[in-house]
Amino acid sequence: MRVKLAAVLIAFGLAAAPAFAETIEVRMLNRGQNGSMVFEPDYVELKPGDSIKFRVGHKSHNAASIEGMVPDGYAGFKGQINEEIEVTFDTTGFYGIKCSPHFAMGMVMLIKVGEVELTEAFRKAEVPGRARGRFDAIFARMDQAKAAQ
Ligand SMILES: [Cu+2]
Repeated sequence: MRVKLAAVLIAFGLAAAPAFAETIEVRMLNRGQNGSMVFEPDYVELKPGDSIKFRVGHKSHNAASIEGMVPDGYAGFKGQINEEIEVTFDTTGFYGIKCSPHFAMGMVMLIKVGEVELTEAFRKAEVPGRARGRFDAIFARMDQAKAAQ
């Protein structure tokens, strides 16, 4: 009986512990649930200090931040083709991510760090047509999720 109680207390202790920085995996794929040339998942919410590890699901992809779709003053990052990089996001805001060779084919994703609202300027940032469609689909899912709250 005493052992069981201890186990319950430990479980509660873990659940109540402050959240530590996490690393979330995103795969770069030729084909996924949303079609061809995708990041999966294509939308991730992080706490400041969390990281994303970009995994090579299929070859010939990279992960890079999109100029004009990052917080003011953010230096940006660019992985090499086939490079698995881990990127830590410390600054609150939205980050548009692209695969450089497949940007025009719509290979993009969105990262939200901390509590922040989408601005019209961010929604309308200039990107190639197929990337526009993918971002608009992500924004629509976010809007639906918010409306459902
Ligand atoms: Cu790619």
